[in-house]
Amino acid sequence: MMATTAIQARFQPIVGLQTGRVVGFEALARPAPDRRGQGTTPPDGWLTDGGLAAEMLEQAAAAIPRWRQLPGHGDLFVHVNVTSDDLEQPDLPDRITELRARHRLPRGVIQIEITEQLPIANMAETVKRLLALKGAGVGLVLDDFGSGYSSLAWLHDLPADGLKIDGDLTAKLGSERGNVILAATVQLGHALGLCVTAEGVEDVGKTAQLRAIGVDQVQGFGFGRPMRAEDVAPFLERGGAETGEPPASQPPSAGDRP
Ligand code: G
Ligand code: MN
Repeated sequence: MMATTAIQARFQPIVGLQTGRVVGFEALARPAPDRRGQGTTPPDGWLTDGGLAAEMLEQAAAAIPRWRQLPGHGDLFVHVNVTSDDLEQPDLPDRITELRARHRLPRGVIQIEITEQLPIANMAETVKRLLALKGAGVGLVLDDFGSGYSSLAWLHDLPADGLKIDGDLTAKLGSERGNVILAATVQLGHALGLCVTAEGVEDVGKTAQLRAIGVDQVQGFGFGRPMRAEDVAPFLERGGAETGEPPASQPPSAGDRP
């Protein structure tokens, strides 16, 4: 389908706190190094015309079936970030339907994350598009929750299946007020039937506390850095030991959007 794009998905593990096992991954866009080790620039307009999301969906959908065949990992899912620009691409639901058929992916294996960092201009239209995507078989996760615009109105209006607590908010765990806000956020999410993920967990020492307030899933450097697709199966086979991008050499992010 799409020409070589110079963008490569990296996959960061998401760990379930009930079991301590990897339950899924978030696909994160990174510039693919060329032969000189430099990133290359995608065509003009590519980012805002849905090209990045399409490419990330393609790479994620192509990668995950093999991982789901590993013993004990039959339920793995993959999150892909989608912006409001991407949502305006009218072919997105059909593209998802086609991808799911081509890679034989059950409903919910692909979950799209939409960020609340940007205001949504037309909520009614956005909800319509999101429902069409859900109809095509993706789950919907509200990303960066608690960090941006009108979280509660978003929670009310959007047909979400999950929410991801922003890393800046997760980092407030441990302070008296932080604990209250985090616990209340988790309760609110659960009352709405949402799966709650805490992002940006750098310290595995916080795991017990996060579990105690009811957080369902965690993601962060403490549990695994974004890794190349080919490193994921060995990572899972090792039982999810730390690997991926080393802290110092993490390349500039191309598509951690917005
Ligand atoms: O907003 P979004 O969830 O798409 O952002 C994911 C970004 O956060 C990625 O660039 C990823 O590398 C980064 N990230 C993932 N885990 C951690 C973490 O534990 N700490 C910090 N500071 N950044 C993280
Ligand atoms: Mn995200």
